[in-house]
Amino acid sequence: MNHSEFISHCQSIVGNAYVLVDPNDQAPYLSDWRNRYHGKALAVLLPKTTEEVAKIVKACDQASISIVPQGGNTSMCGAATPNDSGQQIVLNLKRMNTIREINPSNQTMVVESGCILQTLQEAAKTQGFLFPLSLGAQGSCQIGGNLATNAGGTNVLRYGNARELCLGLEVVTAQGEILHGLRSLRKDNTGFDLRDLYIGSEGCLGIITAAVMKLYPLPVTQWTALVAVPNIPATIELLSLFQKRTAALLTGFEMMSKDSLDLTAKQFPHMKNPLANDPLYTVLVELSDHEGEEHARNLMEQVLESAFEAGIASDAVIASNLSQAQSFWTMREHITMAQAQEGANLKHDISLPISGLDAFITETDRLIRDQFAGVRIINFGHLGDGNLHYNIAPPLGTNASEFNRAHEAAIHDVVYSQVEKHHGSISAEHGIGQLKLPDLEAHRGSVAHQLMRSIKSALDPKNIMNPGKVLP
Ligand code: FAD
Ligand code: 2HG
Ligand code: ZN
Repeated sequence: MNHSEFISHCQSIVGNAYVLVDPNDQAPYLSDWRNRYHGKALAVLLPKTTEEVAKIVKACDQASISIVPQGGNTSMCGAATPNDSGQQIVLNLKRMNTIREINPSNQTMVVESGCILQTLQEAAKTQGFLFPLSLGAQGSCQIGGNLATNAGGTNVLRYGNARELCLGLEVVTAQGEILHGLRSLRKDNTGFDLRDLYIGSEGCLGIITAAVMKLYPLPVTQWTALVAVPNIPATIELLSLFQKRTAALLTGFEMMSKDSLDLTAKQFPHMKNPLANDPLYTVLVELSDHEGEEHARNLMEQVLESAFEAGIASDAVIASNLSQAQSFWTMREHITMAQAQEGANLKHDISLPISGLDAFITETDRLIRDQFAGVRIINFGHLGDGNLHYNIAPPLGTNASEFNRAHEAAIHDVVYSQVEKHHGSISAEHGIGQLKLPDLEAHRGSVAHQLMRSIKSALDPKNIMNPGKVLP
């Protein structure tokens, strides 16, 4: 099958309107969210059903055309951007957006992979349930993309990553077969776990077309506070205190350094930290309670009181209503947008044992400042999970692209060596994509890397699924 026969065949599968070949129509699908990667595509395909996906993959398998699966295209590491050969297809799942079932007694929902995350949260809520996966990109990322990246976000410390929220998957394999795995079981030890292979595989093993996701009872109330903390050890003590005293009620514990919030206020002046005196660290704490308003508020006040007495917090603001709580979250979620508006920056989505966070930050801050004078360290993240977004912005007044070109490799080296030294991970939640592909083997070790390659060649022997991502 030559390329024009392939295009005609795809048109006969999904309809002419859903095979995009015009460069203008294709443009939104060819660059990544950070605008770092720009590719070309033979076609962008928009299938509506699992059967259409299977037929497309079979055609690609026969014609040896590689496929870049794409969800909401919010990847932070170029995972959903095609290369510049113009020989790949982008297969975007956005038209597969049906919620097939919400099952109240099983507390599950069966959803197609193109459903927008926020739509799922809202649909669950209308039925009295919580779908806890929550992240800044939730208005545009898709559940298929969340599963393919094993997304984390702000509720992980209570409900886990996307992986922990998924009970079953429907997948189109690299050969175009349909793997019917939409099982709604909480116990299922029947051989190797194929679901867990596809979760987090970044489109390199197959295409997720639908999933069974867990639901939870909707909390009766949520209480949110911003807490001023003098340093990282105090932040960790505050986390322990909340964990001890509030246990499963603790659903959010986000850390924001002063420089992160200063940058956010610079780019979005209405998002100023409401805490006085610009604390070095601000923690956003969220409690979700099933008893009632008073219980939650008392608990929040009592724990904060203990934190003041212990000298680990100097000030706090408890949100007095939903809109103030929302404004705290909006400020937190806008750090990424503030960085993007400020200019290109270097991201390090890393995780460390919580006990190693202080030493990591103290040492790495010093090394970075000594070697790259004037850089701005924008450090924030999901501290309750040991996940830092240890981002580096160029010195004020420098040309960001030039600075990054000259220093990106050396800065990554410093940060990733420190991550290794402190037994952390070079990718906590965003994945590998093409950005971190060169760093993966050294980080995971040759045995793990070889096992990953074996799995890849067993499931995708022709290497048509998102080649050039995760593995070379
Ligand atoms: P895409 O970017 O389209 O794709 C990501 C990867 O998944 C690619 O490898 C792609 O090939 C593959 N893929 C997509 N759909 C499928 C499918 N159906 N089957 C197989 N493979 C598929 N991430 C976090 O973990 N936590 C955060 O807190 C967080 N916050 C963010 C905030 C902002 C403002 C932005 C822009 C991004 C953030 N991210 C975060 C990163 C990103 O949103 C997540 O990685 C998200 O899960 C990607 O979903 P997506 O639908 O956009 O996937
Ligand atoms: C977040 O937690 C996202 O806001 C994005 O994971 C992090 O901008 C980043 O580096
Ligand atoms: Zn994050």
